[in-house]
Amino acid sequence: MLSPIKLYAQAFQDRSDRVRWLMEELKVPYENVFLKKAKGEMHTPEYLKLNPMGRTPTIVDGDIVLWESVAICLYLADTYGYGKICPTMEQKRERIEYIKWMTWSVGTLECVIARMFTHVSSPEETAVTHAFVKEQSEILKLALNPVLEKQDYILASGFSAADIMLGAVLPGAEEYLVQANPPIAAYMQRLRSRDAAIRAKVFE
Ligand SMILES: N[C@@H](CCC(=O)N[C@@H](CS)C(=O)NCC(=O)O)C(=O)O
Repeated sequence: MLSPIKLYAQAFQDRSDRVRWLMEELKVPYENVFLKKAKGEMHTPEYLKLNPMGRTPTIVDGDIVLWESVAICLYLADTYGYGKICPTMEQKRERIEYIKWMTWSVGTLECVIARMFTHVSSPEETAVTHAFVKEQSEILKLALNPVLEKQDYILASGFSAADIMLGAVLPGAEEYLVQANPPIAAYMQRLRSRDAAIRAKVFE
C-alpha cells in the first residue's frame, strides 16, 4: 500500500493551501504535518534536511522531497493527474498555456499580492502598499479578464491545477482584483464552491 504523502505546513491557509487543495482534487492519500514556528519546529535539523530555508510547504512522497508550492503542484499534477488535471505534452497549446498560468500565478500575481502581507510599520506605508496593489491590479486584470470573460476556467479545456494556483492566490487582492472585476468574481465563486477546496479549508 502507498504511504500517504506528507505535507509540511504551518496552517491550512498558508502556501500549503494550493498543495492540499490539489491533493483533495486528485484524491491522493496525504497527511498534514503542522509545524509550530514559535516552538522552533521550522528550524530543527530534521526539517532543515527537507527544506534548507526552514519554510513551508514541503512534501515528502516516498523518496521524493520537494519544496516550492508551484513546483510541488506541477509534480503532483503530472504524477497523479496527467491528462486529467493538467494537459499532456501532446496537447501542446494547452500545455503551454497551463505552464504560463501556473508560473504567472506565483511569478507575477503573487509577487504583487505578497506586498499586502508584508509587515508595514505606519499608516502611510499601508496606504502606499494599497495604492501599489490597486494600480498593479489594473494591469493584472488585462491578462485575466479577456480569458475569464469567454470561459469558466483559465484553460479552454476546463478545470486544471492552474485554476488551483490562481484561486489560492487571487483572494489576497480581494478588494482590488476580485470584487472590482465581475469575470474574476464569478470565477472565484466557481472555485470557492468546489468540494475539494472546501475539504482543504482553502477559503476559511
Ligand atoms: N515561494 C515559496 C514561498 C515559501 C514561503 O515563504 N512560505 C512561508 C509560509 S506561506 C514561510 O515558510 N515563511 C517563513 C516563516 O514563516 O518563517 C512557495 O510558494 O512555496
